[in-house]
Amino acid sequence: MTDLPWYTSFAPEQGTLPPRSWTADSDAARLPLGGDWAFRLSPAADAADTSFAAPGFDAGGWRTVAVPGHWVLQGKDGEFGGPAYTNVLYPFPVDPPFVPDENPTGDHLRRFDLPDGWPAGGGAVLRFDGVESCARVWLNGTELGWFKGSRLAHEFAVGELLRERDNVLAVRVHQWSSGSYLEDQDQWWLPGIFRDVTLLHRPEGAPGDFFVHASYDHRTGTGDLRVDCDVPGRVRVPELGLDVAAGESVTVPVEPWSAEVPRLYEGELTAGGERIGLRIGFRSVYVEDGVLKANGRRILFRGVNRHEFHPETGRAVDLETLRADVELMKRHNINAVRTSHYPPHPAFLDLCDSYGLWVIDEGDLETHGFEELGWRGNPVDDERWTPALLDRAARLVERDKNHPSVVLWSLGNECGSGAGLGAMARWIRDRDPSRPVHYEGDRSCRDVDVYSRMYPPHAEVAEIGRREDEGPEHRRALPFILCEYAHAMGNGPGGLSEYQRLFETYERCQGGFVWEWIDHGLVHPVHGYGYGGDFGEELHDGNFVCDGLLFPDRTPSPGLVEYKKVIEPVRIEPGERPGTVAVTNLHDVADLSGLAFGWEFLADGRLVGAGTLDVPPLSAGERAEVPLPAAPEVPEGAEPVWTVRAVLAADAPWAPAGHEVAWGQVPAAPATAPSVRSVAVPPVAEGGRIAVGPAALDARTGAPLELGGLPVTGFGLDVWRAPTDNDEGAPWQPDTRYGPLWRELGLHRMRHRTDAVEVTDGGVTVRVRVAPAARDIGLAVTYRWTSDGTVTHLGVDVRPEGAWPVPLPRLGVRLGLPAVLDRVEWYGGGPGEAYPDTRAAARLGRWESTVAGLQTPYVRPQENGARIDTRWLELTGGGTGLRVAGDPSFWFTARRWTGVELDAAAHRPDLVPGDTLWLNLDHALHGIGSQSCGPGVLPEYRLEAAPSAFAFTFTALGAAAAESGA
Ligand code: IPT
Repeated sequence: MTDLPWYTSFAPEQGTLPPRSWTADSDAARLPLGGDWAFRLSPAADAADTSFAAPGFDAGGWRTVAVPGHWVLQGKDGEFGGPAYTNVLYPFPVDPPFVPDENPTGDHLRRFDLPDGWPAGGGAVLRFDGVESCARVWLNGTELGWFKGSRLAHEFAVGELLRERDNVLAVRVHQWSSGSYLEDQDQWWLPGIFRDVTLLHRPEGAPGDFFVHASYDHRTGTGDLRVDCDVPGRVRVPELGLDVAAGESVTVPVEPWSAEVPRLYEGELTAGGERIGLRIGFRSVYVEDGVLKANGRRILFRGVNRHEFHPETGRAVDLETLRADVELMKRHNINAVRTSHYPPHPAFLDLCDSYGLWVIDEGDLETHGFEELGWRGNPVDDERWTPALLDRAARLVERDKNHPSVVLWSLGNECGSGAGLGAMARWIRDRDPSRPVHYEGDRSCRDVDVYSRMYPPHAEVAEIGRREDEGPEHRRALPFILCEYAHAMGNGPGGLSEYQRLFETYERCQGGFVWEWIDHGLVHPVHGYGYGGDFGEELHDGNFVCDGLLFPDRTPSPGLVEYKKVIEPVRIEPGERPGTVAVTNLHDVADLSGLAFGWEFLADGRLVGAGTLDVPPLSAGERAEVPLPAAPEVPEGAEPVWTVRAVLAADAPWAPAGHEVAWGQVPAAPATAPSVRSVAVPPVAEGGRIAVGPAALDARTGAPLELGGLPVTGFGLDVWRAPTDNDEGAPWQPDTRYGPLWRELGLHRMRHRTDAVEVTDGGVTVRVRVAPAARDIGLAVTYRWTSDGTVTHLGVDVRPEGAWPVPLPRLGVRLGLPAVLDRVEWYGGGPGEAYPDTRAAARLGRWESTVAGLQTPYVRPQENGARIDTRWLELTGGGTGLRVAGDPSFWFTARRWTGVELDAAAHRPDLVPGDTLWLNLDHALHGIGSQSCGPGVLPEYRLEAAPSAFAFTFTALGAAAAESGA
């Protein structure tokens, strides 16, 4: 065989410098080389023609691309190709280490002068923080070398080659390389120089690297500090009065670093003519008695998996985006990040250090596509790949080792098992014994310090929590985390509260990381946000790439609002003694002194009183029952409830004083008994219509033609919902993919048969059978319409017939109203959407919205926007309105398209508001679960077809009432 071209060799690099710590804070001169680069795209990798790298090459006819950036996201009308999304599949034949001829290749050229004042003498390095998937580099016509490892930093020594003026930097990037086999993460394939390129001056004798060792001993309250450096140097930490030689150990009283209290000490290392800023956090992370501890305390990960993503620039993210992510995480009570599935932009970890987040820093490694092949040829089990694996381990650890926020090293993701992983773990432990090692993909747990799993059902987590799980003995002694759980694709995830209870119950279960932080929807000219298949890919995995807690533009989805509530570090709930609220400090470390507590007293959702609440500064883990003030007077029959809130007492770096961290509600009296209905007035039949108070029914079908003076269309029992991604489910659990099963059964095209319209003096009884075509199952429905002359009351009774093989998506009635009703006010759960197993964040109150504002803009449209526990709802607009009251409460959704239209839509712009406002008034909804990748709906949240009865009261809102909103 001929020699492999460099980009398909097994070797990870040639000519690069050994990896070292990344720092943004040194006094070395630096020249950022971002900006417009000359660019030429070729469809194939012609390794032979390297003439473009020669000095004097005329790139006049070339286009330009922005660096950092991905070329596939630049250029006009796809002239540079497009992004491609696959989850597991390699988009090229699996024949490692080879790649096909069809290998888009981007040649990049950048000319630069050294800035004035660039130091004379010394050396210089050229640093690449990220190039996908590989780069071959020339400076001024001399080849420096090449590297693979897309999300890893690489440096070349370039001192001798630099000129003052007109340096020419040439970089050839191939989309595919042998490295691509190690980078089969579930994400867009996005070639390009997508992180910074920087020229750095290095004085003569500058340090090769430095390593800050800063541990904390919680028994003595002291920290041990030693800063290793390969050249002599001094370490100064003024705040601690330290001025010691590099390499010397000192022990001093310190405050520890934690995600909750991220105490950093500013210092500096001066060595070899360089001054490097240090931000030292003292903390020790270790496994003790089967529990993962930091500074002597068990920690609980309230985490997310974070891919680097921006909807316009892909994985080229700017500093504002990094900061936005960290601030949003902190504001939503998130305390941990797994950098799935590669080291993040290096500056991200600086932010984690200073804002406080526990980080699982993951290697740039995934070989998931080999699973399709029964793991045949898996690189992590083939020693020819071991040098590349070790290179990836070293570039992870060396770059990021000085961050206190990094508490675990993760070898990579979804690589199956193999000796190469063991070699990586050994290398890492040897280099940095201070941090435990994580990897999920090998159930033997032979190479790791924590037992980690993705998407196990609740019951299995409980079993693991009790240490009753089968499997290797030593594994039962390890702490347990969920490196991925609660798949946040579309509507959901459901079941978060139930997981959190398990983490709070079992010491060994130390929390998890929701999959994932943000939807990777890319801006698309037609579809708004595009997902797999929208860019002409031959092979793709659809909208599985949109599974985040944030929408692509970083607005929080209801899933994030729910997660914030579920993981709040303070629990506020009714106390056992009447007139008290129980406050539990669920922090790992912090006491409650940073929070201010306040109460509000609501009567039917109206604020009647408010004040501050004295809550003792409980330490972590403590609970107290705090007396509430005397309850204010409320109007007769009104529902009284306390809301107690914990807010930041002072500005934090990530949110201003007053930012709400936690809340809870305490009913102040038992719910009022349902009101006694007054005497019915007899219906009046005339001209094919039957008047029942302010309602008019069709005499033949019994369906309402008018409610409260408003025309009604399309009334009927509705059991359909546009399946959510979690309803659609994952292919590997076919028996419980209810979306497809519902569709197969025909729940979206039910047929109705009116059996009777009976008019008596007491009201109108309508009997209807609702059933899907081709089946012998159905629902026998009885509607009872009555009126006292002022309002119309509807009682609904539903009896399933036959053996229903699946739960119902929803159970309620649907009606069409004029779209002029655009304003919505309700008293119930809000302000956002809620479903049976995603309801923690819904709080009882009076809420207002427009109809448009009720919609949750999932990137792939699906059932959304339900409001829970609604006591009453008012729809107004155009000087008219309708009030619906429950008995005692109901769910509602209101939208300008039908459930069937919602189901048919594939992207946001497909939904076009029509002239009808479709109102669903539901008695019950099926839960959401997490089955787009994980477990389905818990048994208690399934909506089984069963006899049910529910009721609504409709009132006309005249012009006056509609105006005042009362
Ligand atoms: C798991 C992957 O680790 C993650 O990258 C992502 O693909 C996630 O699932 C789903 O969105 S792997 C899955 C097959 C359990």
